[in-house]
Amino acid sequence: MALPNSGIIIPRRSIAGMEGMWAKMWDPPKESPGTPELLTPTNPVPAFMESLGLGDVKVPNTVQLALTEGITITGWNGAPLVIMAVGDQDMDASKGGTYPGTILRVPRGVIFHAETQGKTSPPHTIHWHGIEPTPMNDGVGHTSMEIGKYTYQLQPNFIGSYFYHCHRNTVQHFEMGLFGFLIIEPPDAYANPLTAGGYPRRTAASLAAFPQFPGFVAGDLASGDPHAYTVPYDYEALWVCDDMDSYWHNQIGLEARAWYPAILNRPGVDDQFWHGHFHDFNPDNWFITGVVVPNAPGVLGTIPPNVVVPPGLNGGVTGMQVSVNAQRGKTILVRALCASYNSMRVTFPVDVVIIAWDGRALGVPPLARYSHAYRVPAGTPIRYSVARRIDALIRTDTAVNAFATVEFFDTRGENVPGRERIVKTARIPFVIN
Ligand SMILES: [Cu+2]
Repeated sequence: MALPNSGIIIPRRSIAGMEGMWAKMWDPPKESPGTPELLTPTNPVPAFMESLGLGDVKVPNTVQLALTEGITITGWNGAPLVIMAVGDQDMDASKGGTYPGTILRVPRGVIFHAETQGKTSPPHTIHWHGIEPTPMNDGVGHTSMEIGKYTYQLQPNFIGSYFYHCHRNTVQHFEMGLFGFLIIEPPDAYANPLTAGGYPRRTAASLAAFPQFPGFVAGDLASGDPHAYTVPYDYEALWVCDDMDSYWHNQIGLEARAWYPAILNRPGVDDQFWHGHFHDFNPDNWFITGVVVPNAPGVLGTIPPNVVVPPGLNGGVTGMQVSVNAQRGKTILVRALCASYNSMRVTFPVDVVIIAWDGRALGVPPLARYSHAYRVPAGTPIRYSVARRIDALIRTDTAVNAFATVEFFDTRGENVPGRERIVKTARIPFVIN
């Protein structure tokens, strides 16, 4: 969903002569550069959460994130898994780090600030996957700074599903758990504090061909209508699908620097990656939005029914589901992310209409000529590569008491015929009454 005229122009500044400051890494961090062209943030969500008693905002309109390591979650067999994690510093309950990190909900068009600090060395970044900030705020390791402390600034322009993750030595820090989901909502999502914390909500879509979803507004994006090309939904589910290798988590990943590439004379230019072991990933634990998938590798596992995301981890919104439990004749939005090291596929027990990929709504200007929403029949697998987000809309008058499945691949040797294999199938309860 393009924002034709935001009314805010972010000026650019040359960094000629400052390349060393912006492009190199410090390990441990020696500098914490200021944000170029820092604007006043306008993100209403932190204050909304504080008004609900969910947090204690330290900097107005600003998210405070700490990137940490050495906290522990529990695998399918009860054994601990050491992870890296994002901690929301405005929230007592989650400041020490959660897996996955706190879900950020942000209205389109606001000036968003995330004050980010590494709790421990080495330095980290945050990459806002699918968002298009200025290069210094993009958080890609080696091509932007890897910092001790930094205020990321961006202005999201497309309503949809994103995620944020550390991009320093991504195969290590992302796999170890330094990520969270990011949802861009319509500009007025938090305008009314009486309704901002619940449902229905709206997301971007182009659904003229699917009249089964009531309330769709086509409209004119240039008119400033905050609901142009959006549809309301009554239920929302989030599936963050992840695999872990316990050997990585409990042996090799404990020392955050141990497998970092050797740095020779020119950081980012002649780094030596050869001495890492990141080619050998053997998943033996799987999670759906932080909920462990039961049973041993290779054995079907079903997560519990009625799993709900707490509002304190979800921008103050109460009732977002993991396992689906909805009413007939209502619109359900499922946001699913492949946060795995491997690829995966998702199969729904009902017909779904795919309305968006990777934070871009299909068929919505300026992409209307190149894409459209489409129906996927029940029982048809949808393949995901790593980092892909797909938004699925569901509405049925028929009762459903079934499961969605997430099949996790081990893709070592994927190019060798017959080598690719499904190593775990997770079931997510999917109930429509
Ligand atoms: Cu990191």
